[in-house]
Amino acid sequence: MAETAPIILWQSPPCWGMPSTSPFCIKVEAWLRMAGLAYEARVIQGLPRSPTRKIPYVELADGRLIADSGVIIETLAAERGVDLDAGLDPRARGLATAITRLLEDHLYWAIAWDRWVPPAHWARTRVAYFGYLPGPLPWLVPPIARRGVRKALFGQGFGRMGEAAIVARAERDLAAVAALLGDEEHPLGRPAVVDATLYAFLVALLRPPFDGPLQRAAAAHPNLVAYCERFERRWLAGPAPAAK
Ligand SMILES: N[C@@H](CCC(=O)N[C@@H](CS)C(=O)NCC(=O)O)C(=O)O
Repeated sequence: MAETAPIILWQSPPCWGMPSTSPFCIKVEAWLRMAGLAYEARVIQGLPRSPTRKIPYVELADGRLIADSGVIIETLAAERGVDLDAGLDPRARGLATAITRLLEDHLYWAIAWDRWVPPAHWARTRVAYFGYLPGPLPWLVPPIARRGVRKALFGQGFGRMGEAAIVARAERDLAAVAALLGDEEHPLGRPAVVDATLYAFLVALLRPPFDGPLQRAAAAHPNLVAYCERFERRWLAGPAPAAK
């Protein structure tokens, strides 16, 4: 039956101990684990086949390709009957939306800048992202890809700012989520979709082998570091439910 058929999660390759270079892919996989749904993670070869031409996207047994982490989660939650946000009141839903936008539409760009722009970080990103490609591709692809990311950063705005301004903004984002989490185990006081998002973006910032101001800013909040460790212990430690 379509409702129980396995889900194929198409994503970018694993990197630095994370299942994907992309926090949006990590988010969907984290949610699948929280939801207890069987899935198969596959690495895209070439350009994404999704309608948005972005990753992540899922491929369902009936051939549908669904893009956008939020849409993927909403669609699967409805079709598989696993709504982690069921019962949340409007205030909690509003808070979840605000946290999600902060992480995905603001902190995300600081993470991208951190990986692609500072020369010492780029030297590592370049190898981690492209080093496995065959032939001359590890030399040809990175400058083109980097130009694309710089262009996107310029359009978004961070590409027009200096390092200090970007770091200050990211520090403020991290202080905000740290304050909202406080001593709670979850930002909404119970497991919810926003947990998958918060975990994904924190780990995407903490896990790269950089000792930069953004890693230090995240590590300066022990509750955020503990949150990631707790999430991994609770939701990611065992094997993923197998697709039958
Ligand atoms: N809103 C999308 C964002 C996904 C996204 O930005 N993915 C990036 C990788 S982190 C991507 O595919 N970028 C390729 C491009 O922009 O062409 C989601 O939630 O899935």
